[in-house]
Amino acid sequence: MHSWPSPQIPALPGRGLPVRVHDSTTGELVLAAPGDRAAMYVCGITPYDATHIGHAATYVAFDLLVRAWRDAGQEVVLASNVTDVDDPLLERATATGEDWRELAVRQTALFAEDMTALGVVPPDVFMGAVESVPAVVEAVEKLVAQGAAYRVPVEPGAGGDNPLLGDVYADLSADPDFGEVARFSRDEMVRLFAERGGDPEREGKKDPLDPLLWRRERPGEPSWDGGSLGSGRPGWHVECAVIARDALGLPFDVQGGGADLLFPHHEMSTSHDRLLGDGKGAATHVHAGLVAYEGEKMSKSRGNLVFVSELRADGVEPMAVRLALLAHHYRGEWEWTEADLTAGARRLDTWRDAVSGNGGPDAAPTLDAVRAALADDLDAPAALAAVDAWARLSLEPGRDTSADTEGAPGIISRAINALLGVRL
Ligand code: 5CA
Ligand code: ZN
Repeated sequence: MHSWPSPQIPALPGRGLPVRVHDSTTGELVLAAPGDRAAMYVCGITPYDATHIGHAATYVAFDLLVRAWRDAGQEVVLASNVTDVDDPLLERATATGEDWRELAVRQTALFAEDMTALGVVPPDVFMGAVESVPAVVEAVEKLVAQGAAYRVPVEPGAGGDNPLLGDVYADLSADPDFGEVARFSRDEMVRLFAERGGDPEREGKKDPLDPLLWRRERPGEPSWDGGSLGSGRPGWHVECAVIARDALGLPFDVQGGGADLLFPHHEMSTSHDRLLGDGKGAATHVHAGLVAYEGEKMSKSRGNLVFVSELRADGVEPMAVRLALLAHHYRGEWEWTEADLTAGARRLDTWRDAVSGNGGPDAAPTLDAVRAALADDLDAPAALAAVDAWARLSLEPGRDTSADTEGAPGIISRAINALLGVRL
């Protein structure tokens, strides 16, 4: 699958600090990519609707991590998926009478446009669930052969030409480390599994939490050749497990997404990767807080959405949107309001004014402060405050300019661009 064009990342003097981020498992700050190479998998969209501000906040958060790693001299490999076949997509297509493939292609293209406008660095590997089917089939066959997966009979009418081959589920009892990612109680796991796409009530499973790996063909649903599994389509968690494994190798450094993915999605995909890759999946899990709107989590299923593409169509500058997002720490849970956008637009104007001269206050301490803020769990609000302070000084009427440094505004402008992804 094609991703989107890469933004220019200007060179900066010096080098960024080693980046520490919050590990969702332990709650501690960790050096998530200690080596020269940082490998990250960021879960992609399910393309049945346009990119909303919550999605954008999550992708901008992980984009800060990519930029901070690069600034620290690390080679970054980024992979992402598009869940271009799944229940919510098929349900939406059925409800609106659109072909599910057309819906997915249209919304994926719009997502790519939104990411380009917001200056998000594209993934090196961008893979659709549909493209991953042969690799998923091979992985599920391997899990079955290992005794880590089993078949559950399907209802009459399901299973196409071979109805005796059932749906395939992972046997979580084959993974002694299951539960080690989120570290939730059993009750909490069962509650979240039911709430977030799981099927604890499905008859024939060994454990209500066992996740679907391969769903056999059903009338009216798309299906693919599943080799020894029989015709069907991939389960959600195994899709990400396989795409991450093939793109990055196992183990890899960070698996990221919004906080709603910690359980079951990242717990399950890490469990699959553990069994597929000698006991190791993602080393660190990082999650962005969920953005609310009108009092509730912004979500496609609730419909309380603010779309990036609609803001753009209304003439809002994408960089004002990016600044509005960066004004909130990525881990916080916050509510989007009109005031966020007004503040973002005002900050963009101020910064543009402030970097418009040739000379200005020394840029070095500000660059250091921005780097220090980002290295400390991607503290974008602190980074913005450091730039604000420089801009305030630079714009102070009648200030003494005798100590100004030639080229300082250029350094600030490039730092804002390279590290915060804000093109002035
Ligand atoms: N395709 C799957 C991941 S494999 C998926 O969750 N798609 S999604 O379109 O529903 O969400 C895409 C990303 O946006 C996920 O990381 C999700 O956690 C994040 N996200 C969804 N809603 C919000 C929100 N309100 N605030 C912040 N992030 C959100
Ligand atoms: Zn995912």
